[in-house]
Amino acid sequence: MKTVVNSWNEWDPLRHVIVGRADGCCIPPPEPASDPKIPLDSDMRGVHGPRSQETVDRANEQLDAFAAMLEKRGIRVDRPDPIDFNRAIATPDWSHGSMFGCQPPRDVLLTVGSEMLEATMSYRSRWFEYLCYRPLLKRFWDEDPNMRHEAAPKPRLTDASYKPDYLSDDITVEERLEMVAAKDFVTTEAEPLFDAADVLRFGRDLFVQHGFTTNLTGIEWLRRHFPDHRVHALNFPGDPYPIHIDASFTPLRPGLVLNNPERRLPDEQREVFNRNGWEIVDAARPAHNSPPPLCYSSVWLSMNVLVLDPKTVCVEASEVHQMDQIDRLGLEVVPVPFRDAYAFGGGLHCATADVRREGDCEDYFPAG
Ligand code: DAV
Repeated sequence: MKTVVNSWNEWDPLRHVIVGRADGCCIPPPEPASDPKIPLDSDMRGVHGPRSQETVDRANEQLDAFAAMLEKRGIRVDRPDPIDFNRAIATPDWSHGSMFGCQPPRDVLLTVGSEMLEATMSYRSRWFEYLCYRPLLKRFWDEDPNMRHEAAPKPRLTDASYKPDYLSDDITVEERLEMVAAKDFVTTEAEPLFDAADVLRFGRDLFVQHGFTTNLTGIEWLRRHFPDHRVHALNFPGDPYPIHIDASFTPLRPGLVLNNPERRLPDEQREVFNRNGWEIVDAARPAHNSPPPLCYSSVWLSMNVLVLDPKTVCVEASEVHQMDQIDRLGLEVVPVPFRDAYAFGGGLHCATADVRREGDCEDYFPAG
């Protein structure tokens, strides 16, 4: 099947997708952007180096089974090419002890229509991650004459991009919640920064989380880069570590979004949804009280679902409450065992990047 790059939203029928790999994944040494994300009581504090082969193998088993299930449903699946992540990297501005991995392609690649855009990223350890996707992007470029391969300006990520006072262990979670509510995040506005997983595509409208991994300058860059889109900045106060939008806000089909009840969208940011007849419902509680060991993400990966079409949603197989809610909302649930892959960078939405969905760019917010 020849490649066609075309995907405008998170829900139209999926035809071609990238699924990550856990091979060689490392826990990178601390860096300014990651420190505040690791809670004081986390088992990840002070730990870095390659993840154990046993955990890599278990994650890969679930990633491979997920990919095989998608293929059985007629969806083409491609996989990235891991590089040696356990080696030091440097630019003229900084050096760092290791890279991260290539499990969450969603963080790196943003597909908007026929364009695949490499995000700036905001961690030094993830600066070179795009290299894992270059073989695929070259192939798509060769096979699809309309494909646009773009890369956002590589950030310098000097100390000027991070607030030094954000690193203090003396800041309590309560204080962090106040800082987040005041839109005081770890990154400065020195240069455009965004991770692709902070962006949700709703046809003509792009909704982008302003938080630890995406700054306002990054959102302004996206606005200028996509002049035919409306680009909206969203905030989810209630999350002390706002990294990526896809465990806070999850569109299931046109007109329906799940919102994390601990991270409710502020009233003024709801207006555009209300004006246009969209319903925002509280997501079900996660089935687990804590994330699996050595996991960056919260228990809210329960909401990190992959929509196959406006009637069919992949949900992690142990997330019984989330499966039940989506079933009651009238969609078919495809349970996917995936908890062994969580520590490698997230859930089913994180682990994928769209290449092709049916459908065109539509305006789901005609009232503006
Ligand atoms: O709730 O920890 C995880 C999102 C990963 N892409 C969270 C956000």
